[in-house]
Amino acid sequence: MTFSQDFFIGAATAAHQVEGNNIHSDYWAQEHMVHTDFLEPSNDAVDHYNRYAEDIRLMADAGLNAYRFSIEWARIEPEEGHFDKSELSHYRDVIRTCKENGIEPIVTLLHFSSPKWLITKGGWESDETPGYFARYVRYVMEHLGKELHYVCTINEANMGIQVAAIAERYKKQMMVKMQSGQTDGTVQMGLNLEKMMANQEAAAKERLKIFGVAKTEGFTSPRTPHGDEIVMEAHKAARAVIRETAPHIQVGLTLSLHDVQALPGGEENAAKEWADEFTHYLPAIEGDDFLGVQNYTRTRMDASGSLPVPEGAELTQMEYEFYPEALENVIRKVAQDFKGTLIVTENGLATSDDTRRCAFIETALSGVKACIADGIPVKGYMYWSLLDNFEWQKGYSMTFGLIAVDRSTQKRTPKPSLTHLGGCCGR
Ligand code: GCO
Repeated sequence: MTFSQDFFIGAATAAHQVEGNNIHSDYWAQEHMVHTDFLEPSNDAVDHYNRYAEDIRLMADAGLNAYRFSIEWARIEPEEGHFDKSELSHYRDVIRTCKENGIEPIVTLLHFSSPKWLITKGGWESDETPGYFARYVRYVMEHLGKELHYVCTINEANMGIQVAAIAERYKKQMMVKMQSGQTDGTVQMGLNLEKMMANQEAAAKERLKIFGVAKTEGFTSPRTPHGDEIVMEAHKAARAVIRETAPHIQVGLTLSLHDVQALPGGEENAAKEWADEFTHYLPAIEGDDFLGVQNYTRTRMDASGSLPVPEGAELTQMEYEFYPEALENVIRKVAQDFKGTLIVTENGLATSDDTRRCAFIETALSGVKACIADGIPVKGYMYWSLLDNFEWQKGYSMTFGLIAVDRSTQKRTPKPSLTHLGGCCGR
């Protein structure tokens, strides 16, 4: 199955997950805490910072024509107000390497990691943050804007609210377990409540030492409604700067979107879930040129709330249901309310069986093709991810990549799915 020549078929990464040694970021500091929540630190990651030219060539050789990657704020502005020109030239070279290989660079300006100093200043719950973000965006756009056509200001702007909702659900479940007399502090989610509580206190003391604040408000911390507004203000401030400094650029943000399906009795819960993760953001994105759609699976809801995956369903390494049909469903729902261009900025799965990755891509892309045939303006599909990489708190245990990496040598081994995806690119 192929698409028209001007349709982007590519892959996505995020700086912190692939580059390595993001030492001025909040994530790096948290990964190296004694009381860390991370399985392992990112350290060298997959050395994309030094090997990006090889990785871009592998994409081009396979037939891909676009690459979504992020510019790391903590590298560009490691200290508040100090901008590092050598990092700017690094990203200029990544962009130029893309174009020399016939690959359209699609740049994300914030992909979960923030400069450590921002967190010390209150992070994503501080009213100052949109101003700091706009200043960073201005610096990048003034130097690199003329080289770019597509910019995502913020990756998964709704993630903080989603994390807050999950945290709330877990807390309630733990309280129920505790009240039901389970005094050993261990609950069904495999968490040891007492250890976690003890860890929380010790971790707060450690954060105070490292960040100067006991409660760090990183981009993926549970977000308050005010913090959610701050994220939207940051997006709008960044969009205004891009419109002023590089008006030729198509600008948008990306959202983490589930294919929310209502079972009988779950209609109200499903409508609320969709409103919280999507409709709520429409006022902030109505001035955008495109919306980045990021989808991995479906969520089924009944009157009690979200349901576990169906009994016997095929699961991915992330324990998501293998359900590539979700992408078409999400695109169609989004298109009912957002009339601009859509770019699938993330879709994929973590699996050790690459034949399942090919099958997933085939089904997801046939859904995208059906949406386009019905007149929905989808501009591209970025598979997550180009490389097996650092999956945040789960470390390197999840393999999403089209390219495997032996991290003891950093040797790349393209999987059959890389050329399978490239083969879908229009000629
Ligand atoms: C996200 C992030 C990526 C993840 C990917 C797989 O959506 O959480 O954009 O950084 O690695 O989604 O979970």
